[in-house]
Amino acid sequence: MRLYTYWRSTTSYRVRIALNLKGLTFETAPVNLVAGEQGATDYVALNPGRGVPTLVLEDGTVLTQSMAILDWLEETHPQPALLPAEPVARAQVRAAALTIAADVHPVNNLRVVAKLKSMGHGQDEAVSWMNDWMTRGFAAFERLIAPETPFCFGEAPGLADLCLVPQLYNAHRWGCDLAPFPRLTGIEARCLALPAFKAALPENQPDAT
Ligand SMILES: N[C@@H](CCC(=O)N[C@@H](CS)C(=O)NCC(=O)O)C(=O)O
Repeated sequence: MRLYTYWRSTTSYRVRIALNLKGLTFETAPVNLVAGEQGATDYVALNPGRGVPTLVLEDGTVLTQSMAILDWLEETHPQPALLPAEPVARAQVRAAALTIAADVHPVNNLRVVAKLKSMGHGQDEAVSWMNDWMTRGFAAFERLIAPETPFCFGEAPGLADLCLVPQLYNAHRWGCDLAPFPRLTGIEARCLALPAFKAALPENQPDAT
């Protein structure tokens, strides 16, 4: 499999963690978002949404949208499970994961922040915008996860953890105040002690600069 990815992309980071947790090997195909490579004609043919990740399967099938890729991975490689078996529990894990994937990430995406700047907002305002949405998202996320488990919903990391950890990477990057969220940073520390998360870290990617 080939994963089109960018080292700092949180959506790519989610998929890298899942591939590693499930013990799957993949080739990394870097897409330099800062250089605009997501808009190159060849790449847009693969991913019309002009974003990473894109996963190309061994038979050439192209998968886009990180959450859809994660669903495919879970369905085709069920162990270790990223979701619990019981339907209500599955919906609860997905709700936490989507708080980040659907509510926080889209409004903080590179193209959204670039649009804000093109409308006259400066870097400080852009950072304040991102940190505000992250703070609101983390507050909701914290109330949606289990209260006292080592990971978001139990004894092992799952879909919610692999959305949380990349978003916290962005939070550190932009100086978001995480003091109100010790439960989340505790989960982050436990995740980052695991080889699957460590190997997926932005700074451990071949295109990291
Ligand atoms: N909803 C998509 C979003 C993909 C996406 O936009 N990813 C970001 C990186 S985290 C990106 O490539 N941004 C490029 C841009 O905004 O120009 C997914 O989850 O795969």
